[in-house]
Amino acid sequence: MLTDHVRQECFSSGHLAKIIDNKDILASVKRIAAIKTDIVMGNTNNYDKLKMNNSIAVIQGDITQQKVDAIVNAANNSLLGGGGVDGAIHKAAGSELLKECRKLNGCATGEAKITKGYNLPAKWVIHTVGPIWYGGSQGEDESLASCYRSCLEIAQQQQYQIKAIAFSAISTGVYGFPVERAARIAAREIQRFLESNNSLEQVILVCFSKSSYDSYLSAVNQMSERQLD
Ligand code: AR6
Repeated sequence: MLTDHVRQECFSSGHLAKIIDNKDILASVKRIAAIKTDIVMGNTNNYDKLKMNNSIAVIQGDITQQKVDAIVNAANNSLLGGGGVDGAIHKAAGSELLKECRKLNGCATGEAKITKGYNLPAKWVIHTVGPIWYGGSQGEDESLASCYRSCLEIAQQQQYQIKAIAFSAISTGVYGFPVERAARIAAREIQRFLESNNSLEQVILVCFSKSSYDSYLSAVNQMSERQLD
């Protein structure tokens, strides 16, 4: 508890006045306050409960159930479906999704393409192709970072009206990318985007397993701690 004495010292030290004088610092403080980290346990379908400007949420659940504007699929270069989250998304969206995907001529690793969501609660699916893990010396980190940037770049385009987007844990399943490393890259790229862009209100990282959830949660927590240092 602050005593009057301490309170007075805090506010009359001149330190705060100096900060307020410096508009850059003030702008950064405002920005940090805006990028709140909202951490939610469990499979939430209620995006309204999570709604907070420019925030990152980590949840454990099934991405096909998320009521958001767009979900991100961890696809392969063909964009013609597969196993894992890709298979689950195609199954839930229905065969129209595959029809639209056939017209896209595939997608390069690190890039992204958008389709409609068809029978999914999400209006859009952004398909990205993560890198296969070959040990870390084949540009895997940069490719994965590029996936996040490409998806966010599409999501911010005005024509799609995307305010809430849910990402799957790209490359961390069949493609074998180490989960903690992938989580740090995801958290960093999303944070950088939110720092420079106001178009999205909510970014949700959807993890299927508890261990994946723990890794992404820890990465987001560490990032926000660093941000406040
Ligand atoms: N909701 C959320 N996450 C899920 C779901 C789901 N319904 N199902 C699986 N995951 P993966 P990749 C998690 O293998 O590593 C496909 O065959 C899963 O537990 O789906 O990028 C594509 O066609 C893991 O944490 O994607 C490609 O060929 C994460 O999603 C290849 O797999 C990603 O695992 C892409 O491999």
